[in-house]
Amino acid sequence: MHDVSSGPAHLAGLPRHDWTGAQIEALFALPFTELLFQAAIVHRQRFDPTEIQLSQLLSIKTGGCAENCGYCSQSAHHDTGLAATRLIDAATVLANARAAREAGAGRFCMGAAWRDLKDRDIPALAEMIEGVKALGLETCATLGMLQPHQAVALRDAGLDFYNHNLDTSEADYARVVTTRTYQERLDTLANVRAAGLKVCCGGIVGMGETRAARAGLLLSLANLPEHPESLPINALVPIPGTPLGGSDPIDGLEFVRTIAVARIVCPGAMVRLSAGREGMSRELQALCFMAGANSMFVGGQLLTTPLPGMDADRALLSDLGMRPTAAAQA
Ligand code: SAM
Ligand code: DTB
Ligand code: SF4
Repeated sequence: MHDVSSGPAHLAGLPRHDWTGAQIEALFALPFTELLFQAAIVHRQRFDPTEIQLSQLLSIKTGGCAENCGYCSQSAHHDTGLAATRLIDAATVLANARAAREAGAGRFCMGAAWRDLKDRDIPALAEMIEGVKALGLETCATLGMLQPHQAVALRDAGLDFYNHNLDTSEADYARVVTTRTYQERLDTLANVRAAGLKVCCGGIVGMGETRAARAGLLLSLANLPEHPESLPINALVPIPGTPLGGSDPIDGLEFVRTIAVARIVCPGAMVRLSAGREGMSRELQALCFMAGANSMFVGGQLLTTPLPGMDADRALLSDLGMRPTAAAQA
């Protein structure tokens, strides 16, 4: 029999910020069933494992981005055939947010293909954020790097979460993007925290990285001064024309391991099954929920790539006996 009381200390589910790379790699190396069991124990200490938080994304400014992220359809450095747009208007954003709420989403996330936010765009963004918030949805934005006063302005408009991913480990970073540094990502995360916003921060797997790089990403997240409230794990959606578009897909079991280790090292985070879900079987997604994922993106698409769609997702959750986390009321 498995005696939880005499198990490893992390089964207590207390947040730690002093993980070592070796400890995180040791979690990855556990027998699969043991790792999932441990993650499930940690998951149940703070969350109802039958509940799942549903977020919906909208690209409010697509393409033409100055960064050279090797995975991204929206970088101006890669020829992906994607047409660039300007910032869309608040009325269109609110129509999309209303539809997302009707379909059952509890959080609405607005994404812009920007390297960094320009002050001139803040009034338009504030109108969107105020409007989405007034619908009773949680608000999230991902707009590139932020300066401290910009994070405060977004918070004052009613922003709940800011998404800014570390993407991979510090050592692996320059293989993925060279137009910004890991430290610049950490600086924006600190600015977001200092403004009192909740942090959504995770990464991507399936970019041809090693297991040590996956562990290194989770090490960086776990050892942040405060854990992210929201921790998206994306499986690379390979985009033709991008430097990483030819990467070998991540093995499904290794993806589930990554979710389980994220759950253990950031026990209070909502771990989000993010990009790449369209290519996953229902059984693989169920294993991710078993491993501690308790959030996912819903709707027809992410920013520029497809999702399974609400009908398939409703059927999956119903067949698994899971239900969406109750959305805030307007
Ligand atoms: N420009 C902003 C930024 O980079 O922070 C916000 C938008 S960006 C598209 C948000 C995140 O989406 C990236 O940090 C990356 O983790 C993820 N992402 C982008 N393209 C992806 C792809 N092809 N597959 C998986 N995840 C991807
Ligand atoms: C995150 O970690 N994943 C989302 C959200 N944060 C902004 C974005 C995924 C984008 C996938 C590729 C695309 O649709 O363009
Ligand atoms: Fe720009 Fe964000 Fe895409 Fe990087 S991930 S190219 S910053 S939109």
